[in-house]
Amino acid sequence: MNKIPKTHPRYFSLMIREKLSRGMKKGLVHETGLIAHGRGEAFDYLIGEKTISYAEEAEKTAAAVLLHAEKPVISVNGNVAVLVPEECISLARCIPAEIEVNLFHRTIERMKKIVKELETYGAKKVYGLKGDARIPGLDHDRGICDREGIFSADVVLVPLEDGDRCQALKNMGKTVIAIDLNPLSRTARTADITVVDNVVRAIPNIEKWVKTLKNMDDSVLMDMIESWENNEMLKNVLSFVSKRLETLYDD
Ligand code: PTJ
Repeated sequence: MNKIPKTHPRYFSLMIREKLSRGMKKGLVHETGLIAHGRGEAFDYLIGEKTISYAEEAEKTAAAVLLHAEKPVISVNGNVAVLVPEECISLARCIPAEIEVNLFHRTIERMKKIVKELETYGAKKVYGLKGDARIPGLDHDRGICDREGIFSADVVLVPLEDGDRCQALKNMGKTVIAIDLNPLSRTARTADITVVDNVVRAIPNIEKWVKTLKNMDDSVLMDMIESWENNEMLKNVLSFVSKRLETLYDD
C-alpha cells in the first residue's frame, strides 16, 4: 500500500478509497462496490463533502424513527462493512437494533467473511447467514434475508442501496431509512427518510441524535416523524446544490 501523507489535501478521501481497495482484496467488498463509491464521491463533491442542514434534519428524524420502532434492523453490505463497521455496531447498541448482512452480489463465502469482520469489531449477533426468508417481488439474491431479522423488522436502515429492495421493503409495510449521496437515485426517491450524506458521516450523526432523543417522550418523536416530508427535503437538497454551484466561483 502506498503511504498517503496526512498533509495531502485529499487525505481523508484517499484513505476511504484505500479502505475499500483493501476490503476488496480481502473479499469483503464486491468490485462493483468501487464503482458505487465513485458515484458517491462525485455527489459528495456537489454537496461540499460535509453534512448539510437537510441531511442533519434527516439524520435527526431517522434517529426518531429508529427509537420509535419495535424491531429496527440495520442492513449491512460490503461497502458499509468496510467503511463503518464499528460505527454500525455502536449505533445498533445505542438504539438498540439488530444487524443483518444483506448482499446484492451474495455468495456464502462473502457473507461469512462480512459476518466475521463485524464480529471482529465486537458484534455479538449478526443476522443474514440463515437466509430462511425472501422479500416478495425481488428475483435477485438481495431478496434473501433472515426471518428473525429483516423479514420481521418494522424499520430497516439501508445504507448504500439499490432501489428495488427499498420499494419491496416498503411493499411489505416497512419503514425504510436510506443513506444515499445521490438525491436522484431510485432509493433516495423511494425511501421514507433519505439521508443525503456520506455513510461515514451519517452513521455517527444518527447515533448522536439517538443519544439526544433517547429520553424524549414518544409523542415528541411521533410529531417529528409525522411532519417529515421526504420529497420536500430532496427538492431542498437539489436547490442547495444548484445554488452552491451557481455561486461557487463568485468572490
Ligand atoms: O456489497 P453488495 O454485494 O451488496 O453490493 C453493494 C453495491 C454498492 C455494489 C450495490 O449496492 C450497488 O450496486 O449499489 P448502487 O446501485 O451503485 O448504489 C449505490 C448508491 O450509494 C449510489 O447512489 C451512490 O451514490 C451511493 N453511495 C456510494 N458511496 C456512498 C454512497 N452514499 C453514501 N455514502 C457513501 N460512502
